[in-house]
Amino acid sequence: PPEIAVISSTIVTAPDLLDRLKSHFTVHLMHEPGSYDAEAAKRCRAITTSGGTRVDAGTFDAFPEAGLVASFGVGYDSIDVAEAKRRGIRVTNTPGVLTDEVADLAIGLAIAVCRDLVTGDAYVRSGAWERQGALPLKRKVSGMRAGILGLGGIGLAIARRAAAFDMDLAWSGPRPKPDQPLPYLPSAVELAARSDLLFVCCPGGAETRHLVNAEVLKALGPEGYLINVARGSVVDERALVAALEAGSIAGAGLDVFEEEPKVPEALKNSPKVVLQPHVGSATVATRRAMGDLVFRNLEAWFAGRELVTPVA
Ligand code: 8YV
Repeated sequence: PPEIAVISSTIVTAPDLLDRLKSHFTVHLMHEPGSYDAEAAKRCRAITTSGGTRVDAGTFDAFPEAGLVASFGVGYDSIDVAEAKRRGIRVTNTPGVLTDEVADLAIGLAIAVCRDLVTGDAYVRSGAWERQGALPLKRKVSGMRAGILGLGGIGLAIARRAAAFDMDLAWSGPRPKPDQPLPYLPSAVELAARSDLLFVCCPGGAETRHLVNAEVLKALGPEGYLINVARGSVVDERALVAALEAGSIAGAGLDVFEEEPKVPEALKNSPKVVLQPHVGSATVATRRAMGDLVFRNLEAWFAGRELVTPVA
């Protein structure tokens, strides 16, 4: 069987994927630190990876026979797609199948942070409720003004959910979409200025790096909440910490961070944030569907068929 490599640990979270891969390929597991095998790498004809694992010229040099990079995830900002293209290496991702899941988490984070669910849970568990009575009042979510930064599949799914909460919606992105009826604002600052909730759901990478900066956070304002389910790189984390500490925004719900799995102590210690360990797609059903797409792309590529979900 053809030899392939697994170079990212998230892949092994996909139910059944590894077994399926092993029944069709000779699989080299190189996702653990120190497990890279230079000799085996030279024979691998495909690489499976996922967000957060850098795949660039160095990787392609180390895997000279690899003609396909099958990524487990929709975001491919960690892959140098231009370099892959230059070398004739194909890249696939897993769009669509995780859209609802990530949008659900975005809404969940919005409710969790505005209603302070994490504090409430600890309050009941610790017995504080019995001793101290009611908690301070929280912020109403339904009817909020919501800004969607990045109106791709996930942004649209968040918008649909937000509409069911009677939210007043607008969006921003690099260019308006003629057939999109939602109000468009040309900049993140303008979007933040008219939002109580700013949902970050655009792609990561150089073009969106620190798109949410100190100025955007200032525009979001002391009553505004930031929700990030995209990439940590989109938000200037230092500026976010400063804004939270100064009270220039009200709070944040974060699934992604600049240097995962490292999270600044200031965020860990802040009562104004709800934090998740990058779990937007992390359910059994969705990880299974993502794994299935990875498998189908590999299968198609080795059979010389059209790729199912090519990136480039
Ligand atoms: C994955 C993601 O968990 O799809 C994406 O872009 O960020 C997640 O679904 C990630 O690729 C795994 O590290």
